[in-house]
Amino acid sequence: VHDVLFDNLRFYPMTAGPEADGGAADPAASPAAAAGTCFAVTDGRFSAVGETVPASRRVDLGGRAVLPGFIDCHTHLVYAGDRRVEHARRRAGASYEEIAAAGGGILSTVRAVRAASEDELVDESLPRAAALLREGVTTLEIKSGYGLDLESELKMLRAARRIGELLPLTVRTTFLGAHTVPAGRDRADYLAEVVDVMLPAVAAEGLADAVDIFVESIAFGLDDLRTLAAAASRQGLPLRVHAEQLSSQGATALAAELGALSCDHLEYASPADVAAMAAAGTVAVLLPGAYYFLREQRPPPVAELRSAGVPMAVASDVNPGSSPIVSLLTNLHMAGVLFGLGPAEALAGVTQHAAMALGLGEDRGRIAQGLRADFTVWDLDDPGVLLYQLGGVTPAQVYVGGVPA
Ligand code: DI6
Ligand code: FE
Repeated sequence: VHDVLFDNLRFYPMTAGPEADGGAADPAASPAAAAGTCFAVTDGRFSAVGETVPASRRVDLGGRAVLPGFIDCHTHLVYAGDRRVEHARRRAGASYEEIAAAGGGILSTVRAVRAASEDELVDESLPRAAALLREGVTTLEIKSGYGLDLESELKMLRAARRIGELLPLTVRTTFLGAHTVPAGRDRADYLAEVVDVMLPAVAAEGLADAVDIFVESIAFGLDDLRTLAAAASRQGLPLRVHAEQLSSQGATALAAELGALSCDHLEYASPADVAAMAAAGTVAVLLPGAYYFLREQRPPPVAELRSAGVPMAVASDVNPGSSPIVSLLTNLHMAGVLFGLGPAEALAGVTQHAAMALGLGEDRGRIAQGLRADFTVWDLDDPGVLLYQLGGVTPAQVYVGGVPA
């Protein structure tokens, strides 16, 4: 006997991929509803999908639409302070790179994070996570990378883990010690510390689920990526890479060859980068919030990614410098308007493909037998509306592990 039968609903399993249409999904399509009108949950997982089964309890969802819980697979949500002044300077003409080169940018948030206690980081960051949960985000990735010394990186990761204990959502953490080079440090010397000291300590405390690096003219290079990838692999941690955000570096192709789970940003990705991702099965994580907020002019090569069959995820990149946009629904909308993703594609980007970017594709992100029963309930005829209307639509209910959040 199953625990709960959820009945009288329309559900969107998000199980179809580009492969279902021979590699060329119709960009205009909305997600397809399943034929059945119910599913059952037992011990927090979908235990029957689409068929009426005996259960201890029945919940009538009033004919509403059900989607898998959203997964925000790329955020820097734990931080202190803000960068309003820098933003105003950029509006007056300074570039993101110029501000970084002058000791602002990421380094100004590093100063604020180093000065904050773990409790203060949690206090400042928790409302951001709570806002995402209200939009239906049930799995949230959070990166470190504003500490850039051992104690401050550990503090950020502990704060991130605590958010996952304080809210009914799953937090997955990523060690981004290689976000940029701290003030006054030599790049190679700092990267050696990341690899030899910080990463082993982070791994020993079980504080990271993945490792990330920002490959860019203002941060790290291809050799650093190789070194970090080897170190991550020694710790048994998957690799993710900030690649081709502001310029073309070839980081995407290299990361794909090195077995990265995902390459993120990709505005400047080349055809060779796309081919390498397709060959390796790397997920492309698109971050339209950063593109919008920095007023970038070159969108990622979505048509090429689509026709190569590269799974595309969409995430918020929440951070104080390039995406102070605490809304996955807004990013979903921007993925449509600014990047040309269709409704089914963009919604797959915050569900099944986002799960793949976290290495959780067999655990969540779809409504299918055996997967975690994280789902959201909406008063919508067609979830594709979320690519059309911006604002004013939030889930009627959010369930985590089959229980109301
Ligand atoms: N790319 C980004 O857009 C964020 N990090 C990164 O590597 C920005 C981080 C910041 O400006 O604070
Ligand atoms: Fe980022």
